[in-house]
This record gives sequence, C-alpha cells and structure tokens, in this order.
Amino acid sequence: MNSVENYILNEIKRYGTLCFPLIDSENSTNVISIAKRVEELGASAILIGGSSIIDQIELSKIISQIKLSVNIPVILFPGNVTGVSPNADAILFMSLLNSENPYFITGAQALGALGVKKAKLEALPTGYLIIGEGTTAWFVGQAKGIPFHKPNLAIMYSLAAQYLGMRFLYLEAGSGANQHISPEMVNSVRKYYDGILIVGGGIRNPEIAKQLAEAGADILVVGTMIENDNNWEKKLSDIIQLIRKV
Ligand code: 1GP
Repeated sequence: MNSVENYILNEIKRYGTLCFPLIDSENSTNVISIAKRVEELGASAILIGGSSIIDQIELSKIISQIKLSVNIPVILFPGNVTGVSPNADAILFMSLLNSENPYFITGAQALGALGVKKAKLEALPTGYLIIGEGTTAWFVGQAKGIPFHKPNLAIMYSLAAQYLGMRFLYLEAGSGANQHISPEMVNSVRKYYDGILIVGGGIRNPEIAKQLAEAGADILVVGTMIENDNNWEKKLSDIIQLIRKV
C-alpha cells in the first residue's frame, strides 16, 4: 500500500530535492527515448499528462511503452478526467484549490474516482495551486491566479490543503510560464506546509532550480525545457545534481 508515496518519501530522505520531468503525451516526440534518458540522468519519477490531454488511447499506449523502458514510477498528472489512464503507477489526485469553477475542485474528481479505483492507481492526494495568470493551466482550470508577489495567499491555501488531509501540494506557475515561482514564495509556504511540496512551471535554469530547492521544494517539475531546449540533457543533469543534498 502507498508504495509510490513511500518511495517518494524515501527518495526525499536520501537526496533532498527530487526532479520529476513532465512528459506531455501530445507535445513530445521520442517520448520513450526521453523517458529512458531522464531516468539515466537521475530523475526520480516521470509525470505524464497536462492541462489539455484529450487522446486517452494515445496516453495509455505511451504509458505502457514508457513502463517497459524505465524502472522509475510513472505518475499521472491529469488536467481532467481524460488524464486518467491504466498502466501508470500512481496519479496526482488533484484538487485545483483556487479554481473559480467547482468542477475543477471536486467535480472532475468525482467523475474520475471510480476510474482510478478500477485502474488500481495509487492516488496521491494533492492540493494544486495556480500562481499567476495567462498560462494554459490557468485558462483551462479557470483559476483565480495567486499573484506571484503574494506569498501570504499561497500560505492560506497551503495550510487549508494540509488541514484537508492533502499530503502533496503543487505550486504551479503553468507550463512554459515566463515567470517561475519565486524562492520567497516557496520558502513562505514551506514554513507552514508539512507535506510534500511540488513546484513547477517555467523552471529552465539550474541556478534557479537550486534556489527553489534551498527554499524548501521537495520536488521540481520540469517540462517545457525538455521539449524546447536542444541542450536539455546537460541542463537537466545540472539541475538534478544541484538540487540534491548528496
Ligand atoms: C507544468 O509545472 C509543469 O504543469 C512544468 O512546467 O513546462 O514550464 O517546465 P514547464
């Protein structure tokens, strides 16, 4: 029981901050070779999904292929019920806490829950908070984006997530965001939130990744850089080495 969650907790104990590369099944080519490479470079798990996944057949096929190629867990990162797929090891079972539409807070979760059960996916209870505006996640999720310079608002939601029993909290600037979440906001949330703190969106630079790790992030998610940067392997390797405690 809770085997992926226990694995993550052990990895955090061992390495400090972890990196979970995000593979978007609809944007990436060479998904299998990317998955193999990120594992070689030291990624602790692979996230698969995104805000606008619609092709569940393709998603399921890609997950099966990735599972044959890597040993690290494959974790679903769903933007909607369409992001639930068998064959993965676990799912970030997320509530978009600062959405203005209850569908993204509890509606999609209710619709997707039996599918999660049937697929025997380990559900990782996750509070999802969108920081800033203008990204696909912000638009699709109808989020009332928390301003980047308002850490107190992020703290309020984070503590609420903790009291609601969410053992993971994801501070999300949005895929391809121009601005990443500041180390100051991460540090502020870290002082209050005791669970596993995930930070993502706009992280492209190893030095920034190091600052976010030092500020208290447990997991950094990196997606767009892998898709767009020809030098991504070196940068991802640097990120992983810099954020590790050992
Ligand atoms: C998006 O946080 C993830 O949901 C990753 O963001 O694509 O900007 O790395 P990037």
